[in-house]
Amino acid sequence: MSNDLKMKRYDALVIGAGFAGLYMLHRLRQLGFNARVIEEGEGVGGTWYWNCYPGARCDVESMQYSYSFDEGIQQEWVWTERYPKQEEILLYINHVADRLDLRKDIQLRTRVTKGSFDASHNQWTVQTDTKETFQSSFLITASGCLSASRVPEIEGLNSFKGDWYHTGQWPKKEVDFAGKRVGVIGTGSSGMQIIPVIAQTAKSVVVFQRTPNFTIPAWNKPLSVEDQNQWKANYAEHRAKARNTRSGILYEYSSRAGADVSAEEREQEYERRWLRGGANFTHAFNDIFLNKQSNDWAADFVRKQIKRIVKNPEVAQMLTPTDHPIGTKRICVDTDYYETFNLPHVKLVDVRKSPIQSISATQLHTQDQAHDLDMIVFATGFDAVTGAIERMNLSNPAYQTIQETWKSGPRTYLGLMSHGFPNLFFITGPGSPSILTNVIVSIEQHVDLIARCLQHMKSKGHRRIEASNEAQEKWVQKVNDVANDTLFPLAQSWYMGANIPGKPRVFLPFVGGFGPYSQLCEEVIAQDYTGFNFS
Ligand code: NA7
Repeated sequence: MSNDLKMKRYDALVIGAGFAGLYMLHRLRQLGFNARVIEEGEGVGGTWYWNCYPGARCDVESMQYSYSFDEGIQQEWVWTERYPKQEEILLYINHVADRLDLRKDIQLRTRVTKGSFDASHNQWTVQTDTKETFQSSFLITASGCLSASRVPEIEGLNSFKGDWYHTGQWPKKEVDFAGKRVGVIGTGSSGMQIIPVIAQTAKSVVVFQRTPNFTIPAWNKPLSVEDQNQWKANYAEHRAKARNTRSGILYEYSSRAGADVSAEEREQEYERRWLRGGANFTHAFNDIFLNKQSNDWAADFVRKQIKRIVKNPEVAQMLTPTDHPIGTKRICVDTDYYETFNLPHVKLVDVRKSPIQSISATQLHTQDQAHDLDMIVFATGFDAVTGAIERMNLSNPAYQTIQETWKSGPRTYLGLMSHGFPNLFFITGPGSPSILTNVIVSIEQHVDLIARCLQHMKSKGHRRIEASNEAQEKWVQKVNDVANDTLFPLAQSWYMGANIPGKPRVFLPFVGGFGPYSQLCEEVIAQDYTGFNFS
């Protein structure tokens, strides 16, 4: 087939078929755009397609972690548990894809390798690993904030005789831990979720921990149909309220500061929230993310719980986070995480004290010990927020590549566009609230905003949109200023790019809150899209 025959032309090309890509496709169709989604995976679902490791579960409750744009869909879907597990979310996404008849415009098993803007035609040319070329007036990344998974470079990994996996690229087959000596590297959310499950059947588990993190029990439980119906009776109202919050999630937000109440009252409040479970804990007082003293009080409560749960005082001490304020690394929501370390066949190794040095055929070597292993699980996280976008090799030959533009940290206007890259939109891009929120709420807001903008362009006959450099520089400054007013920069977190060697230390999401952010976006639109240039 000649290259010309392989060339496909669209009004809009969307990269990624997770929550963002599916909703974007739906909105583009409503606008009458000829749109196509390309997706690397063999199925839709994005994050929930890839992260299918045992124990994978969302840390936002089921009734809130779903689309709000379609009353029919939100009423008909029935969840089974307080926190949804990966399989159930994936079923839900597939249901939505079928319900809206989206599949015919989605091309699976296709990875973008390169994208280039052609200024003379105002269009993007995109190449893929399937050797196809797509041309499109608009390019929209829906590639997710936690999708570029990362296996650390460890000498000798290729010589390991057993199986090894990364949680973010878990195989679609059943992985059997029974009778195996399993090593797990990483104790973020994924590690904390998979470790208790592996421990149920493995012969032994060695957890290689670099930084202990805070986690709050989920107290997950079945969700009754009656409870769901009660929520669904006022679904629109709940959603609207959530959109006005900082995180897009209905938590019990306190209006009191930690110091407003007595020490005894504080303890009672932490205790009540601990027993309720989940990230609601970090909203016990309104200054936990802003005031170190208030944060310390909350963190101390969790440290006491670790001491109470973990029987071996030395292990409890190792599991106790001391190097960052609570919540400034994403707080985890677990089931039996600390309890797992009371099991006789589960061992904790501090790899900050004794770093991992190499892997051989049957062993993982830390500085002072060799551990016999049959399997290694990497729960080592992602090149978050910017990684997936940068891996696409997007460029404007008249300007730069996106990697060059972002070499000292991402530069965007509102997290939506980057100056120098016309007609390229990011859904939940760097500099937007994204991963600090219920990401579906952020996705819906961005998709609606992009759709409104495209409609505006259509009605005015514009063919090109670009963020102005001035507006972008102001926004980047604001993103940094707002982060510096909080405790977040005190942690070496993936929010700061600190987990990737060589990645600039810049706070990646906008921490000013979803409610204020979306209000700001509305003001931008009301002021005739100030900061965006059309032609
Ligand atoms: P995270 O939260 O980035 O956790 C990764 C973990 O892996 C974390 O404990 C890291 O330690 C550890 N890590 C990373 N590289 C290494 C090396 N080289 N050696 C030892 N340990 C290492 O990823 P998750 O997948 O758990 O969660 C990501 C998000 O997905 C989560 O927040 C939820 O929103 C869903 P570190 O803390 O960097 O010292």
